[in-house]
Amino acid sequence: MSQEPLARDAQVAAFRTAVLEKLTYAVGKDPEHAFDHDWFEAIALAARDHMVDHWMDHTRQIYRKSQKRVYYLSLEFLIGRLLYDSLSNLGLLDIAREAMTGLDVDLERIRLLEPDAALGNGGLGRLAACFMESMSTLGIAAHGYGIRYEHGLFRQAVVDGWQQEQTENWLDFGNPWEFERAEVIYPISFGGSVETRHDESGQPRQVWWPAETVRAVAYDTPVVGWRGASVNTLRLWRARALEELHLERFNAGDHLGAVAEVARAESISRVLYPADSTEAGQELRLRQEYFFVSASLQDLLRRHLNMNPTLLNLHEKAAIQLNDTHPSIAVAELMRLLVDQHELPWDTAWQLTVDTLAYTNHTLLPEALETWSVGLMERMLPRHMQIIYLINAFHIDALRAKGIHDFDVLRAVSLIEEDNGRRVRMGNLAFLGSHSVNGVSGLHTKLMRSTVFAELHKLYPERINNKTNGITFRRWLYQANPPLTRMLVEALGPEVLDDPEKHLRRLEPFADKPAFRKAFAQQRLHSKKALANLIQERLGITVDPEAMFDVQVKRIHEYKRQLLNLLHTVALYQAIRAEPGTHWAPRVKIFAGKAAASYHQAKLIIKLANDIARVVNNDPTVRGLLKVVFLPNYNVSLAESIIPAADLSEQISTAGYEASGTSNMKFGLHGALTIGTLDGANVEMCEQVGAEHMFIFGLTSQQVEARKRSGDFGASSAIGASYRLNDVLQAIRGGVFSPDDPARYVGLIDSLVPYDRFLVCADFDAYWEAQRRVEELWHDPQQWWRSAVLNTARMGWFSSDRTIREYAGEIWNALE
Ligand code: 26V
Repeated sequence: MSQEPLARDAQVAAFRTAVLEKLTYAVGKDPEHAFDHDWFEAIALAARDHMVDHWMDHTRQIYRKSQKRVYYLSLEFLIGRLLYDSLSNLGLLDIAREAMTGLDVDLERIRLLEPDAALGNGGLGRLAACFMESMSTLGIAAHGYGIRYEHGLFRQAVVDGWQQEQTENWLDFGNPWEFERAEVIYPISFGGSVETRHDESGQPRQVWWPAETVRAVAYDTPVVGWRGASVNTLRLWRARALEELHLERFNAGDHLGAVAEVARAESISRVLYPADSTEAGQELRLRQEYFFVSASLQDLLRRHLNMNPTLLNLHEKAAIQLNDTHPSIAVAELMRLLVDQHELPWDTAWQLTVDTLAYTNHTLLPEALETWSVGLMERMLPRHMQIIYLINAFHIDALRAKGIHDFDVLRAVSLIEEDNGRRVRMGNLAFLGSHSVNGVSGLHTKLMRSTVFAELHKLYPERINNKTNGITFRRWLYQANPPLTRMLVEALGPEVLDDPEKHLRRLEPFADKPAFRKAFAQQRLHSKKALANLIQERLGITVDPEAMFDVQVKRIHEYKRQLLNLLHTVALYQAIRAEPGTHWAPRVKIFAGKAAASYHQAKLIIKLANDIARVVNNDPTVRGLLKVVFLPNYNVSLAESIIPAADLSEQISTAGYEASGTSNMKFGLHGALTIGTLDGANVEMCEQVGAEHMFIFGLTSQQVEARKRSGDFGASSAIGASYRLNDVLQAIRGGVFSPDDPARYVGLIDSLVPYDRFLVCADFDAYWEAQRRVEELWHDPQQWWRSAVLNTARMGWFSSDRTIREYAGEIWNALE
């Protein structure tokens, strides 16, 4: 008998013992009386112990080697569940499953109890979570820094077709993955005034006398890489008052006043801002940004000084990546800490700041670019405002010294926007304070150079660079789709799991094997059946798993054009009704996504999806040919169920608006075919996969740009030229889908004619044609599944390991 099974049995037994111990001594329950949630906690704690061993080893190693550290500053980490992620990366998933079966506990059932850690809005937050996992996998010494929001992104309920926001309470049952570090505390100050003093040598020194100070308390979550490669730390800050209770006030009888200060302090980490496309502009948001940036910088400087006698080599030992402009106050805060607290000369501090910081831009949408009013800045962060003015003055002086006097140029590159009330441009601040400024796909980076940062780019032509996004295959393939993963391992060997970038390509020849294609289609059907069950359970809608699952899941935004997809849905509905005998490909249109609470147009689009769904799903003429489903409360866990079940992936943003997209890569990895515009990373997908295995349509970003310049978005001519589009718009406008309120969509439709900013009408016919190509291929299953397999085979480049290797090599200088 071989050793292997024995060793494995021993592991299973050991894990079972560990879980029972946790259940007894940490949870305080005996197995007879344990609820499922108690088991969840016990299993998570047992898994965490395994991480802790690796964690400490890894941390010691980094110290010993004095390895360069990467600090990833992000207001969002959209993590999702961690149980399978941790077990799977530790190689313990099967062991745990077996161990629990022995205790009559079904691990899969327990998995579903874990709430999603939804500390992010969408793509930007999920990218941060994928990056953390990849950095651990690659052995990069990384620390994620963010906020431990008590409430993550709201839960979306759909009531009578309308979105309602409900409070999210992920911490209600505690969080077994985190360690509170009650001893890791930093003071964070706000407001007050600045006084100029002179030190012994007569040098002027600025002293900030703040009006208010709160505490930042650290909570650490270990992040384990694939096969336990290394374990990094995600450190999230919680805001606490300096004093829990103002005793003097309390004793004087002012009971409310005594706790008001506590409430004000703690509100900083109370809730995630749920908008991802319009600038919040609110004081609390700026407090959040400064709070976590200051705590993180104080923490990393202290760590640096523990290891080094000086801060002068900071840039050699630390790289700080700013995830969008949200942490960009770091430029001023680092300067303040270096100059005011550590007493470095301004020029030295500036050089260190620029050499240490790097900035990633994630959107070009003008309404999402952060600016803060000078007045608010002066009130909340008076010393920082002074520093920003100084940076701006040196910057403008340097340009003048270079002979640049053009008023338009100087206005464009200034840190202060003058024409819209005086405001600080955080994008320009991040740009100037960083040695690297990157976009997240080739097209996006190109547009950064030619639009928002055009003038700054001319002055600093080396600074802007591209790092096309990626996704972690561990979560998005291995955990989300075990049957497909097993097929890949059978076909390519287990090495595919360790290096899919290299090995996945070897799947190409399998695309020509009918037996493999059949098995590929089978595993898809398996996922579709599971999703059909979920749809049945949650919505009471029956869908046929054999029908084409046509899926668009993402935040609801006009530029993402869910409306275009809905217009196609109605066009298809009308065409089927007109000719029910035609050979239609049965389809299920699946939508999911949250709208920002204040984004009325996006909420109306959700209502429209639900209105169309009700009418279509109850119309016997299209039965069996078309169903429409809006799944509420899209989140990471729901994505893990939906994506493996998709046949068609909708990536149809107006060209030039989607910085990258990352769900496009997730769908492609599972072998869904993409219908999409030449936008964001769809462009790179096209290069990798081949345009003949995608359905590309629509105006290019250049054509979009030209229309924007001309001021004519061409809706009326598009409607005039397309009876189909006209019929669709008339039906929606006339109340066919809203008989209870026939005027509901009049405004929505009428606004398109003068101002179809996202070119829904202009692209409609091209989209309809592309959808006909989809149907045609669907009717040729051999070719459909050949393309599907090739999509999976050619998606290796989109691993976030590749992305992180590029950051580490080209921005951070952190490759061993
Ligand atoms: C902006 C704001 C404005 C203030 C209120 C809170 C808030 C939160 C987020 C944002 C910026 C969102 C930018 C964003 O999520 N961009 C997405 O980033 C993905 C990762 O790079 C990329 O794949 C998506 O295309 C891009 O839209």
